Amino acid sequence: MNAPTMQGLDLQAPAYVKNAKLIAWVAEMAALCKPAKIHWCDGSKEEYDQLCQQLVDAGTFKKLNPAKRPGSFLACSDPSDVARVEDRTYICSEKKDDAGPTNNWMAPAEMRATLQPLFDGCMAGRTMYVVPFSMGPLGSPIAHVGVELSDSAYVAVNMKIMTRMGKAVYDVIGTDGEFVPCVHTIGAPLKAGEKDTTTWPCNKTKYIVHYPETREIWSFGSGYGGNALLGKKCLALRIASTMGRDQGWLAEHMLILGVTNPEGKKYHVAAAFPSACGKTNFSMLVPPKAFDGWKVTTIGDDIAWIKPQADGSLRAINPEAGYFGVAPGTNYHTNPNCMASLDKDVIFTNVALTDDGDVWWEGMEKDSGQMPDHLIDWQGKDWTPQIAKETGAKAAHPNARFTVAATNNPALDDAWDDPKGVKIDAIIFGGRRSTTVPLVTEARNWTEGVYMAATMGSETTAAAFGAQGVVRRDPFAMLPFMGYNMSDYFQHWLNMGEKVEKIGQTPLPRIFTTNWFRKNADGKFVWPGYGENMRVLKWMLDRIESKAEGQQTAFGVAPTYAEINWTGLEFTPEQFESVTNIDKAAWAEEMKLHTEHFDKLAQRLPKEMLEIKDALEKRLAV
Ligand code: OXD
Ligand code: MN
Repeated sequence: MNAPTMQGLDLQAPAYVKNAKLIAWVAEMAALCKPAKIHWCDGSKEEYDQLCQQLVDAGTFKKLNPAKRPGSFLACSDPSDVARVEDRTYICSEKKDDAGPTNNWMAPAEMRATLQPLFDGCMAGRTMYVVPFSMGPLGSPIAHVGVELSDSAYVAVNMKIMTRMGKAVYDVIGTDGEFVPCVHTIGAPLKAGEKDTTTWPCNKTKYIVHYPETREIWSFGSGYGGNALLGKKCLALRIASTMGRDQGWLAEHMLILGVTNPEGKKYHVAAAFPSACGKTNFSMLVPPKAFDGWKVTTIGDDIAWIKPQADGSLRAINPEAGYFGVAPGTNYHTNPNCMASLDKDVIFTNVALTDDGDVWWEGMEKDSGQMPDHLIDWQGKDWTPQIAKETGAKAAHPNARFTVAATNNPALDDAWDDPKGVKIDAIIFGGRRSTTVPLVTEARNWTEGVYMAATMGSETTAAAFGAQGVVRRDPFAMLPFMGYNMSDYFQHWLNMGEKVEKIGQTPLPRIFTTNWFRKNADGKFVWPGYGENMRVLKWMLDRIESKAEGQQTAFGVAPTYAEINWTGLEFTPEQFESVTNIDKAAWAEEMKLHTEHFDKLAQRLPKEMLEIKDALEKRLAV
């Protein structure tokens, strides 16, 4: 039999691809996108090496000095393509109300009509990579499979690190298994014989589109991070959140860590913080010396899929296989385990290049005690401390990233790849607030915990394109990642709590809020953060074990000064008061913002949210 072709394009799938729906879809997308070639990724090391070499030859990758950073590369993006584009991200449900007031929406038919001409011929002159990936351990009952078609080799190699990518995924899909189809293009077709004039081709027009009902993802114009690595935010959060709603589980923007006490008892904690608020640091925390015998291990640093079990326990997996973390600010003080993870086999994006072929970013001077004399910055320009002083130029982009396999992490938990997941004992919600919100409190019950998460606010950072340092409500740290109506999502959380509580066999996880970021009158952080957060984590475990009574406050149960282990840290009762006090005037303002927030979500807001708000207002009025 002759191999199937289409206008000279070889459509023949490898023999190990047996899923007719997948083969037909690839042919359909090839007919639309008109690539010059199709490459079915097998996920092998040889393929990874060959694609990295191809990226080096194209000038997209720079191979780093193997004596300093073996197996590692640096990519620098177009300055217009450096972060997720929230204003270009759409949830295209059939009904606008199902996307809700926090999402950009367009009717599916209208969006398809908009995208059709953009995708028509969008991959001309390029290779279409067929990237099969599993989010979660291969074959796990909690995992889901996707296939991304992309014309970016950078995407293919990043997906190899960030997901379980390769041949074995085709075995999971078999002849008729389900997969989430994801189409990605940088939107930069080449005419016959034309060569790229830039090392990071992309398009000024960008669309990151989700069709939740048909579970499809279409991404146009960007090659960066969550816009392009479609397993991460698009599938594992936006599409998975709608799967979770329909199937009774939770897809959350949460790290998962294990914490073992000196007696060997182990707990698992999931924590939701908005982007670039230290999730990776917290998931790899190194306890201070005073906590001899305590151990923190990482299951995941960004996303958790949490499923209720027959006994009412909530078990969680990390659907990812790597870390796509923010580099600036990472150093041996803030995250030693992360620094060790980055010793080899890393793809860096938008950090600076040193004269000896290594990488550098702001924050590394804290380790070496000095600034480098000279660098090539992320935009390819000369950088010196003098230039930085005069122009404020950053050597690394504030949202510069590393992509690295989880297996590089010295603090990786033994169960990180366990298909059954781990049982969650506590859930933390934490925003970045320089005022108002206390260091830590525990919700009195599940509903109050949902309220705390639903009203969470955070000062914005560089992970998303847009203004920085502005407080925005970021419910559950999911604002940019919700696949459906936010109020329905609050209801889903309430339903989940009620459902597992009814089973009555396993206590619900405790819910806490944290804020590591309160500042003093001089604008300096008061709480030391990083490894010292262990002190707060230990108090949470003491609460679970009924070893800390805490004190009632208007906003949950807070620790007393005496309940925190202060050994090895000078932190006075006055300092403690300044990070824990509930300032009634600030809270009066805060409550106005809760009202505004709920007004926006009013249409489907669960009545419980207003009841908890009422009770909080009454307590604040005393
Ligand atoms: C991320 C983000 O990249 O949240 O994890 O932006
Ligand atoms: Mn994230």
